[in-house]
Amino acid sequence: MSAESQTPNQNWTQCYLGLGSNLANELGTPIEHLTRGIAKLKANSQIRNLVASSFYGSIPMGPQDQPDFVNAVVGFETNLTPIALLDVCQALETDARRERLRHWGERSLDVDVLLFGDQEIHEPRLIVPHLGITERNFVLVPLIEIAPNLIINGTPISSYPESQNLSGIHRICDADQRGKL
Ligand code: ROI
Repeated sequence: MSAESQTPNQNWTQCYLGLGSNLANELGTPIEHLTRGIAKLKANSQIRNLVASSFYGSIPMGPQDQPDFVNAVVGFETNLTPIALLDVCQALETDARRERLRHWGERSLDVDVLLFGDQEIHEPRLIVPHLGITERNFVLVPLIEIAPNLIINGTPISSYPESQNLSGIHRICDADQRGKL
């Protein structure tokens, strides 16, 4: 038996990340930023069984004089700690040459830790479940697609109205067709 298959299951925690982009740069379009970020997560040896949602176009929450976003979520198991996973997310943003232009403004890549098992985390760098997760349809609609039985803050995802609210968002493509765009 390989060392990997002997790893006790409790060392691996099911997590969900939200990804968003609405700014092209020299490295690519929003769809390419998300695709590349997901590929790097898949390639991380401390991440396994990654599932990605469809990509969705969504009108911006915040200033309206910015391009529509492309949003997706991914779910996977990880043996990283929550803060180490946050570091991985922030490295993906840096890799996409993210610049802080303005509050709630356009960005080449945003990667948020939405859920980390059933843990509640209140640290200066990281609050989990992510604040606002239950009020954002551009998070809950892709999330219910890959995790229809998820419990968030003690409540089934399907009970949150925003998980059923398709206003302002549309599915661009499913996970398999992304590479062909
Ligand atoms: N709006 C949409 N539609 N999608 C996002 O991912 C997103 N991310 C943000 C703000 C600027 C709040 N608005 C967003 O951080």
